[in-house]
Amino acid sequence: SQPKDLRLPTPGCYADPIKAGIDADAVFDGMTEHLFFSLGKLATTASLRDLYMALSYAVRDRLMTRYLASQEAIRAKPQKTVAYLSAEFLIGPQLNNNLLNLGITKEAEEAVGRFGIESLSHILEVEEEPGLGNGGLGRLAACYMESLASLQVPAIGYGIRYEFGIFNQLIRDGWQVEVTDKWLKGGWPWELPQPDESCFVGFGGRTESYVDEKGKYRSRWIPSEHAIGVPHDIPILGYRVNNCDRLRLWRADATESFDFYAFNIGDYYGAVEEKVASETISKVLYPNDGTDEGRRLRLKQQHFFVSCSLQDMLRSLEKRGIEVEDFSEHWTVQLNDTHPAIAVAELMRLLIDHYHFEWEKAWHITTSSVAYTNHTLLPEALEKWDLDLFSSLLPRHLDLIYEINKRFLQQVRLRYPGNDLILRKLSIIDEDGCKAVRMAHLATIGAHHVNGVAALHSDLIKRQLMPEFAELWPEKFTNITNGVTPRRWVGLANPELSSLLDKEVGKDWITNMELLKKLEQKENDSGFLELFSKTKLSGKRKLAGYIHRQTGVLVDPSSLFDVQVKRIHQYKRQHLNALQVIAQYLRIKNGVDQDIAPRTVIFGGKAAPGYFMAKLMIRFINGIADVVNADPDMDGRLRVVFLPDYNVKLGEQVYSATDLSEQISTAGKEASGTGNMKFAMNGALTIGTLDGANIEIRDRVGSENFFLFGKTESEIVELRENQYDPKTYISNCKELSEALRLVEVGHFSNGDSELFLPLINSLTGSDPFFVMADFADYLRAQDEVNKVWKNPQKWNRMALLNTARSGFFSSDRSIKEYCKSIWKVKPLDVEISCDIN
Ligand code: NBY
Repeated sequence: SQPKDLRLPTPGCYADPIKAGIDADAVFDGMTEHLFFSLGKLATTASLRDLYMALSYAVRDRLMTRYLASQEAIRAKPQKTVAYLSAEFLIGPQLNNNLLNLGITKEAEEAVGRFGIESLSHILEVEEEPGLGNGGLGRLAACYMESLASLQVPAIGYGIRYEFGIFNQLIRDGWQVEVTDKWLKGGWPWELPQPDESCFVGFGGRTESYVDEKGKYRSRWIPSEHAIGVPHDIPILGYRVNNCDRLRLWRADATESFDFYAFNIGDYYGAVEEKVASETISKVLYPNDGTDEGRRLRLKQQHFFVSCSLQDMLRSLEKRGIEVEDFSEHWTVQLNDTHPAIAVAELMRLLIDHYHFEWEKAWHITTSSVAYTNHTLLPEALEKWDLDLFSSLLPRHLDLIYEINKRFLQQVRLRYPGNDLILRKLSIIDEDGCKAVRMAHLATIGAHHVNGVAALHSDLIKRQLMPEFAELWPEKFTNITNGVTPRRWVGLANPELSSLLDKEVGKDWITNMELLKKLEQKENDSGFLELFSKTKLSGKRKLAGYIHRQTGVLVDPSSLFDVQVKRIHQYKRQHLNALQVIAQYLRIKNGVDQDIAPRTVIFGGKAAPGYFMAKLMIRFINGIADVVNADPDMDGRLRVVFLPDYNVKLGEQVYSATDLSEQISTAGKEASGTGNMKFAMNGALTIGTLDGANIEIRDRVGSENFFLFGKTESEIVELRENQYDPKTYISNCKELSEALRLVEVGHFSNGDSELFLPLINSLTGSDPFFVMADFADYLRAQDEVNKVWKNPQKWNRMALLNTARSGFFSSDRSIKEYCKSIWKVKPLDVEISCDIN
């Protein structure tokens, strides 16, 4: 259709930013102006991308008043600010979220309509998402930033502006293929570079002693290399509030001196090489979400962003005329896992070497500011840095860590005289094998609180991971169960359910999820249950269309959508799910149980590029999908889909379209899980083990509304201690041995009996994740699922109760707990006044 009413922009219409209005006319004018002045395009010839950029700029303009007012508010009335340090922030698409939080989605829809665009969704689809995280940990950081802003808490997220985020995943011949993620290629409109606030960071070199002007012996670090951190700020607007917090991501640049050096000595290429080396620091996100690789560049990344961030916090105190001594009254520093744990040593270094504090004073400031969140118990994921590597990159920090350790162990000796074993267990330095710095120990010693991310996980930290620390400092250890933001994960991801909820319980549920409890009254109202299930069907129709476009597979939206989306890992047991699919396939083939519920089993997730077994699991799922989807006997009964390139954007489509959520990790292995919460909020039923937050989800939604199976954490421990043999479980379960047999003979690999051998050998050999032990009970629970599915009224009631009772899993609740028990921070009202310019 023809663009209507295209006006030429009025230059200078932002002279008073307060007047950047939010009605449709103003948004349209803003777009027109940006098309012309920022993008150099005429409205008549603008592409969808141009319109996406223009709308984004117009929306960004409308955040700026709030963004500046929020910074002004903290200056005017100083109070503690949260500094959330995380190597990953998986923020997802920004435009739609900002429209929702500003409350101008309709206005934007109308404005783009005037450019001849039929639906805002066409514009939203253009947005590239910054994949600056691997999975749950990075996404959690993003949900927490959104909740902090919505709860009006002053906060800055500090991280790295990776030029390449997590790889894009293609599937070729059933295998994962990784492609670099060039998220910045088309220009990304949501960041504001702030080169004036750049910081210097050193690496390598040596430390030396000197005598200062007062005759005091001091140490200093003479780095051999430097890089510059250039902050790139992303505004994080709260929901319908004026508070707009900041995500400050650091990009590494070379220092000017390289250019100068090259000019002087004529080694132009040499200098450029060094320049490239500095800029490599923020080049790429490490795609491992489970194993610690111990690479030099990764330690460099960590120190780089931590040092920039701490310098930035100290500088902000100086700028506001606040004493550095009062650091902990103005900043509370949260370490998102051990990736930023070097902060403990770096803050000590800055306070002692630069501000000349005495040790005790510096240590007091550090330990009253820093807190640490643990996200894993898996030994292979616990960060350890080889001493040689560490000392070559951060020699001064190593000195400080030795001193921290010496003083700490002295305390331990007092408490446990003569107990050398406990000293070895608690020491920051791992003396077994190759000597290394244990980052979890550094973080725990330097923090005032250590928290796990779900009740079971926090308990296991105390019982299994760090029992000696927990005995030493019982009050330090605490739990804060994870949460997810309802704005993105219900509001944006499920607009139809959202409007039904608006009508039924009032619009406030989105900031007060406990209001959803009111839905319990509707559990026997078949009219309402019908409406509720219609929202689900509509999500499933959209996803079915997407599946068809992406994979060519036709799926039936009325079938049971059974979904497992998450990183691919042996402990998450996608192979358990896959084997169950084979068992169902065999039942249908053999004519057993003819009225099995028609299902669409959907998988999605990335495997770490160097994790062979995980990649083989993807190949396995695709092998099964090929056979099942090509078999006419499966028509209308079973479909298997592997959705390529699972990310935040795709997640938004998936959660609203799911009937059954697969949360099937080996008990004790999944710290919390957060996808499990997104599914439950959107009215999916969970089939799951007693692991991570599943336990709390089941407690809240009611055990009768949850499909439980599998060994408990203590049963798993017992099996492991009693020479677990998967073979006994295989021989006791005919359906399992037949499924395995079919894989072995190459039924899912075109007759190739070698392809999946490593998988089969692992399962039948040591089966480290107890897949065989849980299989029979899993199949039983799946039968239960089939039974309930055949009673739609019952299913819908259970689904409704999941939504009604999932309020606890809002990240607003988690953040309130952090604010009260760990950070001791309060909300700050932000007023928009005309003083801001
Ligand atoms: O953190 C996840 C946990 O597995 C999950 O159970 C929990 O819900 C979530 C939020 O608390 N952990 C996670 O996502 N970890 C990583 O992504 C990660 C990334 C990098 C590295 C280690 C872990 N690394 O060592 O490079």
